[in-house]
Amino acid sequence: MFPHDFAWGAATAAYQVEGGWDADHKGESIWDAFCHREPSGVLGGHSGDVACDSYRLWEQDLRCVRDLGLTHYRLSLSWSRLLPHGTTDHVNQTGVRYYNQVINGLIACNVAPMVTLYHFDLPQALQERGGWQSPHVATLFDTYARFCFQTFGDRVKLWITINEPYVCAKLGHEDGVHAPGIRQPGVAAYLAGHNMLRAHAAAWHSYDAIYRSKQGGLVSMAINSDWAEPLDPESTEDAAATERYLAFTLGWFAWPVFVTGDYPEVMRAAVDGQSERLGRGNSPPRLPSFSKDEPGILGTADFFALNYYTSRKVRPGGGRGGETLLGMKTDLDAEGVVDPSWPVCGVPWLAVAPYGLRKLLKYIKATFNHPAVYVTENGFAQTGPVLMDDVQRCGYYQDTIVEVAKAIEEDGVNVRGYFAWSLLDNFEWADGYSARFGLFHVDFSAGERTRTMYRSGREYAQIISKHRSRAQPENTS
Ligand code: GBH
Repeated sequence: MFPHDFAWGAATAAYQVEGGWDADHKGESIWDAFCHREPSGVLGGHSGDVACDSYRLWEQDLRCVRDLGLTHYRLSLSWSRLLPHGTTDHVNQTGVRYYNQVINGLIACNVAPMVTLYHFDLPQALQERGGWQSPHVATLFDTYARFCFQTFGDRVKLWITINEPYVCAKLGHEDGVHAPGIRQPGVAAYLAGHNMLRAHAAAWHSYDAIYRSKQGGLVSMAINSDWAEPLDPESTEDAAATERYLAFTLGWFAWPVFVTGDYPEVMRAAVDGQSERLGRGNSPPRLPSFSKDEPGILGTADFFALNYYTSRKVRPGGGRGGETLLGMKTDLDAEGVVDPSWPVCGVPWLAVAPYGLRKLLKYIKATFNHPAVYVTENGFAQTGPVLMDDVQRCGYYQDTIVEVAKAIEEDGVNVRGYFAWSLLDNFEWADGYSARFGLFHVDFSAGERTRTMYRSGREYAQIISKHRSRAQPENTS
């Protein structure tokens, strides 16, 4: 069913698991600042100060990786642990040593690392220089990326530049529910997203020009999207709303990289049209344009990295009729609803609709010219009392992996790997520790942060052992 060299993985992110927020000269990140200065922004006033304490307990994480029989492990690097002020003027060698240990430890047990350079945790020093809204961030990110390629690229062959630019831009700069907590609806998110694309492209071009010939790895950006389809299959309005919905999530970042080097037409038309309607005019446009003087965005991904969790049925909505509110909601003028047959438990946004992943994979094949695809995140949360027999999550994984198999076999999608989110229960951003996404339970009340495999971990391990080839995965040799 699955190719012999299929990547079977699980994922984490630095701020969500590491702790050690100021250990050994680590610099402050925007999430450190957000949790410390606006504790009301996170459920229970929690923070990632200690989290799973993976900064100290990384060997236990390796144990978990081995217990599952993973071929791949996706982790992220903390920019401010490596470069406390965000720039290479000062390199924190303890941070370099930390990630070397983890990467070498993985390779020693025949597990290939997939490394994300940026998973929501900008150095606070760079936020104070304008953060993702400043055009200079692209060069700063490129310098950081080169430093990482140079330092770890002899062993890391799969790179993600930025995780979920959509979430970073929208939740961080439009809704203000993620760090840096900015609420400038309809303006800041487009600018931040634009600079993330510029930053990503700069790093990809650096890899391509300087490191690829020697290191032979692959670089992409992880794009999150729901699957979306019209609420009423007969309605042309619902169909148009669905097209906008996909353009504003998947298309916002995938279109520039895979199709035209620029934003989807539907997205630009929606944003510009709304600016006109609000009497703002279009100069400068809220959705910026790419400069011809910079290396292009088109073609800056060696594979498609997709984070998929859930699906929506879509109809027009966002109050555009007569409304004068400035924001992405009114630009988009589409709302996603959950089909009543999809169970919602755990976190409210995560309706269970495994079939949507197959649909989305098929859509990606058709729309983005048949790329190699890694599902870089997929998972299910539990909230409330801990269930070690997490049967619902077992079902979620089983059903979703079957959909991946169908996408490969029946739709001919070139899916190269699948990563469960997450290896461990961890700091779930604004939801604090209330939502548990792990294949391993973590006891956050115990000093030693004990990791215990859930039933879903056992079942995932069985799936993997049934399918994984005995051969050494290609990219660890
Ligand atoms: C991923 O985002 C992240 O990469 C990862 O760090 C995180 O732990 C994991 O999901 C689980 O959440 O609250 O109504 O505003 C997944 C995509 C998009 C899902 C934003 C939650 C917020 C919905 N996310 N969405 S709402």
